Amino acid sequence: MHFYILTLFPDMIRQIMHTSIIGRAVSHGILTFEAVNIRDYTADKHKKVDDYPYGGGAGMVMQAQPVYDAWKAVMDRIGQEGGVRTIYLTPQAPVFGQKMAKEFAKEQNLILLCGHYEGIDERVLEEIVTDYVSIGDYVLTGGELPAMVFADAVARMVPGVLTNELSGSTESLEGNLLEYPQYSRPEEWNGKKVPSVLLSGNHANVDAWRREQSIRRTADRRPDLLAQADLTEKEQKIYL
Ligand code: 6GU
Repeated sequence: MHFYILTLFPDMIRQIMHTSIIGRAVSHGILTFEAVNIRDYTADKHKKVDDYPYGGGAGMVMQAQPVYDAWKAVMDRIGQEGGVRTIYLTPQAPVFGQKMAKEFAKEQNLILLCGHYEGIDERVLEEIVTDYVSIGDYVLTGGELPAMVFADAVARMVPGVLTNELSGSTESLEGNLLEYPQYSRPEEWNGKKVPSVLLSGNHANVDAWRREQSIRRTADRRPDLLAQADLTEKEQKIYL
């Protein structure tokens, strides 16, 4: 999968794509990331990309021309038949989640648009944006961190990015349940023992214990999720 990130701060993007699991997938050619500097596309002789908002008010607005030309250059290079999804990261949007991450992971190319200042001229958004996505109900200074959050969550759902393919499906939020607690060596630490069932070697009992822990943890920490969780009728009787 190819990510194209349209931004005024390409250096913010470059760190993450060379690190850890994402970095490994990039070096194996499963993913590519390209940070495109919107400023490189300004037609202004002083390289300006923003101006005052019509109607007055605080801050500056990113102008339509450089954003459109940066986007068009990427689109021409991709040359994909049919639509390429262009995602504008903004708090004025539906909130991102694991289900969305899985959907976007099916795409071959994704263009992420990062805003700054008081936003981007609405007219260019109308022309190029297919999806508006927020990463949560709080306000950040720009779209770069949200774009990286989005790209990380989507990328790890692309086949081959996670080496242990199972870990994508047994983790937190699968079936709207949180993940069970994990333990590693030693068997006793700080006077606390690892739950004995995990040392028993009885896989059916381990699975049953983990399932119960997942449900209890979800009930305790995210009761809002539990209401939508995939529970059997028996489980519903016990836990809901
Ligand atoms: Cl996507 N952008 C900005 N600037 N702030 C946010 C956000 C996005 N999601 C939550 N806060």
